Amino acid sequence: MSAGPSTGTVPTTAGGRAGPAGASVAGLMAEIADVGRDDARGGYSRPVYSVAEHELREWFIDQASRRGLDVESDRNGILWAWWDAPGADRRDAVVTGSHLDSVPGGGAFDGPLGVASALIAIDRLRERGLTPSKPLALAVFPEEEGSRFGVACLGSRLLTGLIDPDRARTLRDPEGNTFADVTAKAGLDPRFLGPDPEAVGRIGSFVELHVEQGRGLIDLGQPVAVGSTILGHGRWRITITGQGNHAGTTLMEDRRDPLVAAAAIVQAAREAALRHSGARATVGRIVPVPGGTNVIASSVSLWLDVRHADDAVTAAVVERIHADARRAAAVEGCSLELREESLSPTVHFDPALRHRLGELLPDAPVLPTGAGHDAGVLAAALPTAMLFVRNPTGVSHSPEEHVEDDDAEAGALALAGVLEGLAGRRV
Ligand code: HGY
Ligand code: MN
Ligand code: MN
Repeated sequence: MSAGPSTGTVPTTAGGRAGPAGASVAGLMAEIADVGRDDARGGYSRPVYSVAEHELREWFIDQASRRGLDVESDRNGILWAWWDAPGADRRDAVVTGSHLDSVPGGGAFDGPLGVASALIAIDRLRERGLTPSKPLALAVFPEEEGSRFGVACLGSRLLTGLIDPDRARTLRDPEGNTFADVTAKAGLDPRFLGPDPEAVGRIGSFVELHVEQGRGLIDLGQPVAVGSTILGHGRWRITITGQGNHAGTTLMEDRRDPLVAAAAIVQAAREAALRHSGARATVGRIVPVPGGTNVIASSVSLWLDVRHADDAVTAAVVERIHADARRAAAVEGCSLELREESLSPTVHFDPALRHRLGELLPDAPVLPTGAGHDAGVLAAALPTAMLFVRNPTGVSHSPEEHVEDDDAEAGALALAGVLEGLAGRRV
């Protein structure tokens, strides 16, 4: 493992055992199947820099090291595992990878499938006797889900300068821990969080493999698709403040109950989205304070997720919800604040790279996705593309998310074909 530059890159520690022969995506996924299981919610809860996600990071470092890749963690906590090309320095690299963190109670495949498939793709290239003509790298991005600190794709946003490092350092998790403190405990130096043009400059193209979070491939009867677009999406926090009081001694006419306003806002979000074809608005998280059964809440925070292919429609839906929310709060004698937490425009993947993937995978259909990804964030800085692997349930961000073993292998083979096409050279 190379020691990183003095800008806070932390060399990693990992075993150096020989890589297992005959490894498979299913086999790698089985190795981590018990990490971060959430018995209360079902599925997996692997927040960034939690014990579970740290265990997955160590697993990845070990797997990559066993394959002789040069592994380092950069100033933003992104893991890079390099397969260098003989005689070539680290620029114009072909990078693949994904994330290991999850949503609360998430599925097994969202993120880890892309990481496991990248490791197996390296194995398949080696089995074919290939050495890369350009550097190849596997990358693991922290906080893709934004489940702990609220901002989606926080690692790739920091890398590419799409979030102010001071804002990132002060983000807090639900327990009140700052991102600066948590990254420091994870071994990083929070002073160095932020844009890393040198790291971005090393990447020629980035291809992310991901479980499909929908039914497209089921309906098409295909195991793998090439991505075309990522739906624009954003997150807003709405805080409603009323009067905390006793549930028994406060007459109904004397209440200023922020949860009643919140209930109206959830309904308003649904109605605002239904006014625009293809728009999506979700409230998946509501936190009353103090949250007692016999207590009228003093305040409530709820988080709004709004998405549409046209960024202007996303803005119009949010504006409509905000207007309805102000009315609902006023009726209840409450005050209201709306704050944008993150916003990602609709992404159209690089046409030339997407065309190249089409040449390399002629049978693969081309599909859009309604889910955000690090490949979408990186698209602002370099050519990126995605591969999707069939999910027979079509369900994601849920324990029901699934990928059959054969499709997982088909995905890794497709990724290997893409990496070979972009950077492979026979010995
Ligand atoms: O929210 C998303 O679309 C992604 O799963 N982070
Ligand atoms: Mn994901
Ligand atoms: Mn996700």
